[in-house]
Amino acid sequence: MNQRLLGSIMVLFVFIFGLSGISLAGKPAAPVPEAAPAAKQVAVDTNGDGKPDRWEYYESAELVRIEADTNSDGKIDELAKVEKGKIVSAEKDSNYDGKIDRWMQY
Ligand SMILES: [Ca+2]
Ligand SMILES: [Ca+2]
Repeated sequence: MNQRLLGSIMVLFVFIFGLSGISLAGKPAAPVPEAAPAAKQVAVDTNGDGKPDRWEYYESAELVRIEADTNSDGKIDELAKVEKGKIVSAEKDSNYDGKIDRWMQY
């Protein structure tokens, strides 16, 4: 038996052994389906008047967005985008006319 043939047999043996190993192990367990990361909204009453004036939006338990009503007129006048725990940009309606008039990048 020459070396080359021996090598081929060894490869074949390992191949068959490998296959039987797979069949013995059965099908790999199906990955547990993760629940779709539901966006979550949290309303916060920052001034204690009983009405929420700040809304925090979470995706996969990570804060991604903050909206705030800073003059308690029921309209959002501040928006902030959050990435990795840091505010990256913000928009503000500083004269409360319902139009964003200030943009900030951080
Ligand atoms: Ca409030
Ligand atoms: Ca407002």
